[in-house]
Amino acid sequence: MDYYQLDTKTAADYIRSLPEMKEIFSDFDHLDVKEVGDGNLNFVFIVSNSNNLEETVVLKQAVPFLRVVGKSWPLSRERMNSEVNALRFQHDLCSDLVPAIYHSSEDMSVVIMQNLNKHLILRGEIIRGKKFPKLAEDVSTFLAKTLFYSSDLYLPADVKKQNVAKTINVELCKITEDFVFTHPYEANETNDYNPELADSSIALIQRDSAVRAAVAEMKYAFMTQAESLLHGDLHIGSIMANEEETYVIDPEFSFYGPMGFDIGAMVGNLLLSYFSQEYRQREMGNDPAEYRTWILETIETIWQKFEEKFLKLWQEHEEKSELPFMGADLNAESAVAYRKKFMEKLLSDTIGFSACKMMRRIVGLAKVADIADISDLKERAKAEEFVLRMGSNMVVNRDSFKNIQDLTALAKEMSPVGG
Ligand code: SR1
Ligand code: MG
Repeated sequence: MDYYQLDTKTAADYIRSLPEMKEIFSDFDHLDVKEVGDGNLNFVFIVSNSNNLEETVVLKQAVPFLRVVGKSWPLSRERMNSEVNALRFQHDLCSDLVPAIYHSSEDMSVVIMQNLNKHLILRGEIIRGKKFPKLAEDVSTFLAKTLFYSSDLYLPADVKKQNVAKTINVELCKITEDFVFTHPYEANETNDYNPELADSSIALIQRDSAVRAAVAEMKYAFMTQAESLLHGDLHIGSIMANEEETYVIDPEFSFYGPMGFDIGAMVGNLLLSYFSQEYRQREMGNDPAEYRTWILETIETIWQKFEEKFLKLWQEHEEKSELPFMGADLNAESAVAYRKKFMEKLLSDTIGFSACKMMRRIVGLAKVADIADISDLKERAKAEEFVLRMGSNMVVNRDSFKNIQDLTALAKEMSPVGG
């Protein structure tokens, strides 16, 4: 089939043409189609049977350009292959945390999947100050399983290397290399920031050689450390949730990269929310301390549960394996020593990547609504300055955080939960 860009009419016709859609829709005569995509890259349609709203799917299509900019920024549709591959891998491991795929087409750069119509995008809900009791449990499970089962700690070396080759995602990695690790730290024309943000705050990330060097180290790690099949863009807009369930969506940036990049994306986005909520909670008439404390506790729990689950998967695998990664453990202490070192390095990477993901959202092109939608620009600048101070400190000193509480303590020191 030749590619064409779907619209609300042709999306319904496309659904009708697929035999597998008969499993979902009892009839095709009352299909209602809405375009709901609000991301930077793709088009997303919700297709429902208006006679039975339980019969519903999400259809996502990649277009040959960056949606947020338009046709002047060409971007190949191959990103949909990365997304479909990652969704299948993640769903196989975490079927209750990743939507089910009903159909995919490489020709049309389309995926049709489970409509999460009882869930909302986490970022919007966090902005509104809603708490999610299962978030840390679910996100830590997703991270532990996807990062462990795609790594050299689990896969035979030849299989892992073939996976690295198969999942290469040059164009979307380049977006991350530019917009997370390069442009925000130079005087780049794509940068965009609050006019109330002081030059001295921007200089913290653009003119401090320790920060520039540390960010360059993180960029190099991102480009060279092919550890696991990452989600690649695991911010809180890539999660849909309600109080009982959590789903991870949108892995089009997936590729083999450093584990800490995915964990850091979650931690960094929650810290961005933490700094925004001092103002947002006051605006809602609440004492900010309670919600901000919940955010920091969630960060701590995600890391602690991730570490516990990842180490358990690793240890159980090695107990069964005839070929442990480091070879036989002759004094019965070497494996423990290696795991400890591994987790220390991973915490450092997590904090370094988290910092880059935070700083880019203040100075770079793509923002987060938590902060960018604060309409009082002076209040917005206060939150932004906290982010730049925290981020620059984190990336430079990432090796000195001994545990996750050291990180949340720094956030509290910068901007105390009591206001
Ligand atoms: C230019 S695209 C900007 C951002 O959108 C995606 O969500 C990724 O975070 C990317 O960096
Ligand atoms: Mg996305």
